[in-house]
This record gives sequence, structure tokens and C-alpha cells, in this order.
Amino acid sequence: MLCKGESSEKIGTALAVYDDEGHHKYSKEILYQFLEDFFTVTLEFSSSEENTLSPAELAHRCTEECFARYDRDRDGKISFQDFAKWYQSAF
Ligand SMILES: [Ca+2]
Repeated sequence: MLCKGESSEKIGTALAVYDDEGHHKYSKEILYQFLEDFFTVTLEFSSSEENTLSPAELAHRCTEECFARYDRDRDGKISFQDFAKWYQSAF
């Protein structure tokens, strides 16, 4: 996985690519797509046999958890700040 400290900055740069409207807010679909791509790459470099979940399954769980815990105004969008909080708690 990524190193702590610079990780949220790095992932912010990566996530910005998916922010096609430039609002720094992400729908569930966008976040899911991002996380699936993210896990596809990161799990590829991990040789751990403990990773029994596919990138798609992992992305689904993480998206649900992120929205359940951090979409506080329930508008169906996650801001980058919300996402960063989730990310720091999750990794
Ligand atoms: Ca929200």
C-alpha cells in the first residue's frame, strides 16, 4: 500500500482525474470506479494471499462504507475532504 503521510496527497492527485466537473465532489459511481481502478493496481503489486476479495468487491465495500460514514449531508456526493478522512481511517 501507499506510505502514510503523503498518501492522501497522492491519492488526491489520482482522484482528481475522475473529477470531470471540477467540483471536488464525487458520486458513488465515480468513487466506485476510482477505487476499482485503484485496487486493481495496488493489489497487483501485493503478493499477499490474504487478499481474497476482488478489486470490484473491495471497491464496492469501501464505497458503501465511505458514503455511510462520510456523506453526512446525504446528497449522494463525497467531497475530497470527506474522502480523505475516510481514506486516512481506512489505511
Ligand atoms: Ca455529501
